[in-house]
Amino acid sequence: MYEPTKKDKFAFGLWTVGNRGADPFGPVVRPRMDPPEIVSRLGELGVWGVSFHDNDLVPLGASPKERDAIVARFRKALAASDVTVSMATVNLFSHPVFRDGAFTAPSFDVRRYALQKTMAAIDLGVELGAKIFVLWGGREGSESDAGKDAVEALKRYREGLNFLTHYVKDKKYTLRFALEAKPNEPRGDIYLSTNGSMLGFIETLDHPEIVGVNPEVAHETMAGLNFYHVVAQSIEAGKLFHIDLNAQKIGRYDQDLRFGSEDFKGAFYLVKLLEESGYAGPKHFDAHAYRTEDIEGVWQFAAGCMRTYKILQHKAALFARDKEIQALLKEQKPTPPYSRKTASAIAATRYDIDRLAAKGADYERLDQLVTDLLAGARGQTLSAS
Ligand code: GLT
Ligand code: MN
Ligand code: MN
Repeated sequence: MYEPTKKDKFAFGLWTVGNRGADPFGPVVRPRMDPPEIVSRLGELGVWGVSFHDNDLVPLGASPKERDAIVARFRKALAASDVTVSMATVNLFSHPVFRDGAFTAPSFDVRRYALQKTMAAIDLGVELGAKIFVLWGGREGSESDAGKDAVEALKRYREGLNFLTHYVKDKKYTLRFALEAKPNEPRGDIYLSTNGSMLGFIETLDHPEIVGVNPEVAHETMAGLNFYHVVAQSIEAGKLFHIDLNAQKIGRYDQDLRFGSEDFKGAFYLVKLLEESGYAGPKHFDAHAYRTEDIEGVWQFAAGCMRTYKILQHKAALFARDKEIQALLKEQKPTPPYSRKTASAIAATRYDIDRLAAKGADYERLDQLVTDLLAGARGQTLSAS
């Protein structure tokens, strides 16, 4: 019942299950896995898609011949396992050349190199069938604002993104971009630090119609925000092109934990929202196994992300059919559109505000019913209510 199917569109990045457990205080603890090997294990688990940074697949500095051989092997593995490339992205953060940013770097040459690397990564992604290209500006930020004018940095950020959307249009690719925000780490502060900032920025671009967002649970939670609200705004704006699912304790470094392993209720409202909104994009897990785990633990982690999603999907269906819960939900009439007549009618009405204020919302009862539902203390089959 909780088995993943291709229809679920679950996806993992090569760097997620391929994460080797290094952290700032200690080295890698797990062996490297080859991308074709990862694809084959993902296929066995029922995963639909795989994503990658350019250099997760093709090492930096590979010759064109080596690149093509790697791509051919990878393509074979995808076909053999019936796994799709769900998204591609570019690594603009590992090499020291990007230590003061890529598109916002003060150096003209670094910015041009970032464009060169991104255009090649776009070509690679498109060649392998990607329809979404994520841009996460991990190094676009500062520790000290003495050195860089943030207004100028944003202008350069826009110039870079505009250049890339023009490139995609010129090449006649049907690729769309998804911008991913994060408040800090690896920079002290990252520009466009939240998904909301990204949504505002997108509207200032030359081609906003092909640019959306890729919000991540961990990143918005680091900023102390309600991820369900973040995703709701993205959906309402027609901008949820992609999503990075994981879990995070508030006030910590970017933990990228197994989906649903923290804030279970938050994860429930998120799944319910994704399912009921008709979101049709990839459900991408950008998370990794604990450093305590060996390779077997990694596959337990991956299966766990999907299993929890499926459990919560089932809980959302139970919520929709639960008579007691549904009876507590209030009808929400839309606010009338403005007309002089409606304005005068509203202005002339006497509202009994004491009566309106006196009535409680019943949210305590509702929230407890949801708690019971999630804890398994309430109707666990779809026919029960
Ligand atoms: C990096 C980051 C993620 C981004 C990836 C895409 S790379 O692991 O922490 O949140 O989604 O560049
Ligand atoms: Mn991410
Ligand atoms: Mn993260």
